[in-house]
Parts: sequence; structure tokens; C-alpha cells
Amino acid sequence: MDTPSQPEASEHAALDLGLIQTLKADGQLVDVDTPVPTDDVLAEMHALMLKMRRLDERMMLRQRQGKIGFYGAVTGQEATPVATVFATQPSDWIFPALRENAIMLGRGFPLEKWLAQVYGNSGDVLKGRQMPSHMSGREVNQVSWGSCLGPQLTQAVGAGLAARARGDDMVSVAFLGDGTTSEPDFHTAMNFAGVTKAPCVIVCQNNHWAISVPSEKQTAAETFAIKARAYGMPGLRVDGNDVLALTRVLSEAVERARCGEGPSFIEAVTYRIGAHSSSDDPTRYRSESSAGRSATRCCASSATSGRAGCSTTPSARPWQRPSTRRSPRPSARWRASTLLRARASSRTSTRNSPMAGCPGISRSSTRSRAPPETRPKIIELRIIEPGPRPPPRVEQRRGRME
Ligand SMILES: Cc1ncc(C[n+]2csc(CCOP(=O)(O)OP(=O)(O)O)c2C)c(N)n1
Ligand SMILES: [Mg+2]
Repeated sequence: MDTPSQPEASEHAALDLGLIQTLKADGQLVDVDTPVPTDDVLAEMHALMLKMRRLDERMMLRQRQGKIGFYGAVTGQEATPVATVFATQPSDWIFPALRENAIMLGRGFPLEKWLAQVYGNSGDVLKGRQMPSHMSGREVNQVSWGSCLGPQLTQAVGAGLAARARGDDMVSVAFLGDGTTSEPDFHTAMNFAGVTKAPCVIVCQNNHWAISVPSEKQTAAETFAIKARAYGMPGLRVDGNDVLALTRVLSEAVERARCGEGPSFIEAVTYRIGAHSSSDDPTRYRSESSAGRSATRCCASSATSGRAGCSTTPSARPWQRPSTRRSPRPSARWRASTLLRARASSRTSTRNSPMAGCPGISRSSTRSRAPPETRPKIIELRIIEPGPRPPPRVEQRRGRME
């Protein structure tokens, strides 16, 4: 097996123990020279975040009114699904967990049809055969999440391998929560992906809770990202409330997979500021004031643009090429090793982290086992100009995955 893309141990340490950020908690850039998307793109990102937030509010109310059976909110964690919309190609497949349902809205799935799946009414394309609120959209390449934790991960690896076998350069992107790293399917998928160098990206939203179980009870490892080392793939620990850092990291991981350089594992460090789902009452196991104050803090860092004039009109996206399934492959790509050249600064992550100051997300709760010298470092990302794309791996393409 070739190894040139394998990072050095020291580079791994910077990326899977540190915290990759482009934005400080107040929305300012960590590095003023970091290129940012255009105002239109920022507004589009912000509009999608707001849409998710409004949907969460309305749907939780509708559940309390008895109009829908179940709902799981993404409140406070919107940055990851938004970044996924901008970091993937429309031809890539999404394998969500509970909180990534709205990626399909960002990919153009009609809101009305999405809501019909929540309500299970006559507009539901699956006619109520799915579990409540388990939305999916074939036309936007998003499968339904499963109520069992973990199977989406092995499915995503398999889908990536199947695509590669037939010459399709689709990348699968799968999601899980911190609690799901304790499930056997997580380890099966990571090993499967690492050994086969599957074209996939596995994204863990570490929101610090698995229903009532805090994240420090899920693992004895220093971070979740570090687990990737054991499976022979890069682990990247990124600020899950920094949509620009997430978009960059996801873009590079997706293109790395697309270029045949194997899978990546991303830990998005964030916080579940609401209930686990409409079936949960978090006041039974964590203090109300803690959750409320965290919400304020995390929202502030999550809404990155705050600009007026938000528009949902598609526009040029610096990290997403405007391709369709039928369009030719773009000629440019991100160099796969960009992240491995990220520069670690000596600052600690808690200084600029959206978690800083969040009760319940103290330094000790996020990194309780880390001695001071190994506390996470902020990684300042640099954009590397797109490099030449390698020749296609397989000459003949045989249709897309259905
Ligand atoms: C195999 C399996 N075990 C347990 C459950 C019950 N369960 C549903 S959600 C959940 C917690 C998931 O936590 P996490 O993976 O951190 O995701 P989050 O909800 O925080 O996004 C659990 C234990 C399940 N659905 N499936
Ligand atoms: Mg969780």
C-alpha cells in the first residue's frame, strides 16, 4: 500500500489534538490574511443556518401540539450541515445521522416535500414508510438516517467502494455523534475505510452529550479525532461552530477522497444546546441555566456572517464547484496535503473556542485528561492554490449510483 499521503506523527498530533479554527468566538478571523468567501456566499450560508434554526423552532412546537410524532433538532450545530452543503459536489452521497437532515434542503430539495416527510402527509414521497422525520431525497443523493446508531457509517464506506469499483468519483460523507463512537459499527466502518482507502469522509459531531451521557464517559482517548490514527487515516479536530473552518476542512477531506488518497475522520467540536430530541427532557440530567447560557455563547459563534440581505439564490461558491452530474469533472482540486501543512500556533483552543466560557463545556470537561502541555492548539489554516488534477483512475464511467 502506498503511503506518501500518510501524515507524519507530529502533523497528526497538531490536527487531531488541536482545534482547527478560522474564526474567533466574536466572529473575527484568527488570521486576518485568511481568504473568506464573498458576501453573497456568506449570506447564503447564514440564510441556510437561519432556515434550520427556524425549522427547529417550528417543528418542536408542532410536536408539542401533537401535529408531528418526533423531531430531532440541529440547534447550535448548524455549521456542520451548512459546511457540508458547500464542501461537497451534488453527485456526492450524504449518509446523515439524526442532526444532518437539512443538508438536503441546502442541496435543493423542496422544503414542502421535506416537511411532508416530517408530517407523514400525502405529499410524503415515501408515503409514511419511513420512521417519523427520517427524511431522504434520492434526487439530492441523501439517504435516510437510521434510528439505530452506526449502520450509516458502514453503508457509506460500502457506497464509496461501490462507486470506485464502477469508476464513479463520488465521495460519500457520513455523520455520527460522539456517543456513536462507542458503537461497534463505528469501529467496523473506520477499519473498513482505512484498509480499503475508501473514498469517504466520516464526520463526528461531538456535541458533548449522547442523550444524558456526557462525552467524557464515551472514551478514554484524549480526543475523538485521535481515534483515526489507529485506523490509518487523518483525524482532524475542528471548531464545529466555525463554518468557514469546517467548510475548508471538509472540502479538503472530500477532495482528498475523490483523488484516491483515502478517507478522513473529522471531529467537529460543538455543543447540543437543546434537548436530544422531542422525546427528551435535558433538565433531568443537566442544569437549565447551563444549557441556556451555552446556547447564547454557541449561537454567537455559529452565526458567522450576521449580514443583512440574506439570499437563498445559488451563487458562486469558493469551495464548491458549480457542477451537475452531467457536467465534466472540474480540472482543479485542493491539494490533498494542504491540511498536513497547517501551522500550529502556541495558543490554547479554549481562548478562542466557542466553548470557552460555556458552563458545562469547561476546559476540564472537554479535555479533562490532557496535561497542560498537550492542550489543544489552534491550527491556522492556509489556503493552497488548487493544483493539477491527476488523470482519472478508471477510463469508463458506468452511470451513477441510484
Ligand atoms: C444501536 C443503538 N443503541 C442505542 C440507541 C439509543 N440512542 C438513540 S440516540 C442515542 C444517543 C446518540 O448520541 P450521539 O451519537 O452523541 O448523537 P447526538 O444525538 O448527540 O447527535 C442513543 C444512545 C440507538 N438508537 N441505537
Ligand atoms: Mg452527541
